[in-house]
Amino acid sequence: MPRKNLFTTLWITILFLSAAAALVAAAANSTQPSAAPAATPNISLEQVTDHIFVGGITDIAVAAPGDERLFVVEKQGQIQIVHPNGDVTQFLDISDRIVSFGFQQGLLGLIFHADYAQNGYFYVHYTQEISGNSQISRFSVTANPNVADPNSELSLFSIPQNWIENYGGDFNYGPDGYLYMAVGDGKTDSYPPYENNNSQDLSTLAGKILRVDVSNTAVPYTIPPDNPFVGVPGAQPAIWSYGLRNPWRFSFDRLTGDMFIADVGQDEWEEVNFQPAASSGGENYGWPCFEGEDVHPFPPTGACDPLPDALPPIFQYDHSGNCAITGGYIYRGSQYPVLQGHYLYADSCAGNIWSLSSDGGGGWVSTLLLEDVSSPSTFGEDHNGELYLGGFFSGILFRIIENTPPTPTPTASHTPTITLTPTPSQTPTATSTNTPGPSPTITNTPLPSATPTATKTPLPSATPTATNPPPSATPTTTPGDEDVFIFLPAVLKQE
Ligand SMILES: [Ca+2]
Ligand SMILES: [Ca+2]
Repeated sequence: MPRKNLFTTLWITILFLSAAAALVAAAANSTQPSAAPAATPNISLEQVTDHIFVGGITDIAVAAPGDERLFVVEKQGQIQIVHPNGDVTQFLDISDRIVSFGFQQGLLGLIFHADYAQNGYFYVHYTQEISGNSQISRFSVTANPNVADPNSELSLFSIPQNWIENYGGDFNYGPDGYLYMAVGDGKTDSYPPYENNNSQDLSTLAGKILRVDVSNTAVPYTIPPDNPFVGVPGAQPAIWSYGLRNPWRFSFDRLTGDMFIADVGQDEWEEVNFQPAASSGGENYGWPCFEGEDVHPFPPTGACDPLPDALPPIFQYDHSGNCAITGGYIYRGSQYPVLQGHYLYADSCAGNIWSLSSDGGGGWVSTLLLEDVSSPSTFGEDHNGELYLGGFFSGILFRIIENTPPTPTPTASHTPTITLTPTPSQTPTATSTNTPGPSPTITNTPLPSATPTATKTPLPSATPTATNPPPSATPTTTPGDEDVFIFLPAVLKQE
């Protein structure tokens, strides 16, 4: 991969700085680090095909289980198939009914019906020409499994929007078998005249997560009887949760059923919202009364007085170098054990990819995994849980690789790597293995240029990531801090 050496160097530097920061933090207070930290993933990107998706990649999907084809959505209205042999052929072109002039307009999302192998149905979300509506439709494949029928369109929803931004566009099946879809607020503008309040308005589907039943394919959809606003006067029964601005990407943890909604912010904060699997819906995520955890300074007139009960995000990052979150997935594949349980996300402007992982105590830790990625616009997940990444301006489809070599069942005593000499009064921590010393200094501080594990190499590999970096009691990298950014106009830019 290009820049691999740079990544390696950066990685070593980051690993070193992370280790040092965590140890200093541990020395500075007696807070116990969270238990059982996992190794920090060491990811890289591998190009899946030489083909460049010139329209810009907006979604990546797979069809039925066992089908090795990848379906890549291009913003201007095409879906391409990447075949297992690397060939790329066109599956569908519906650019004739799509407006893709604005950065955020176009063909934005794709999901195949759960029974695609039997019925050949799939769903797309696009920005409708003329009306500018968020259009959600079903299409069918033809007798040729590599060609869909552009004349097979059946509309589920055509949702009026106010402006040329904030459409959402993602789909996912929930663990309950229902189809969930994200719809942006059409720019609930917090600039004068402060009128648009779609996200808090239950009479519109804009600014919401929707939940429908598509098991009866004789009709476009039905409403699950336990949707939270069924029977509520004036409310749209398809709404599952609300108070979202531009939920461009969301996903379910395929192990736990928890839902992660990455909501693109406007002025200050990019956020990750969380819904536990046991939820019965109806969550309000706050926009436009709140942006991130903050009360919005200029909410639409009357809409946020009094302020609603709203759920803050589980994680937010600011706009220093960043502009638009691209939510991803909690990794549950089998190929890369070190990635297990990490939620990968990116910023489409900064070009960084981070992991969000549980700190074991109810909090979340964000760790920078990769930087200098051109316009990461969407993640994809195949049936095995392996992850992909699409570039908007690059038009490149990547496979996400994790490079930590398998651990050859080390003996239990061979775990420590970097040694902290705690103050005598300190409660010994799991990382304190050596003689107590007078001062909490970090010993064995390899220079970034030196072999990173020069002092102790318990594992056979000299690869730096095998050294079990210490638990990140604090985020090792705050998004926006110290990163080298490449500024690009954002596919999902906030305004
Ligand atoms: Ca998707
Ligand atoms: Ca929010």
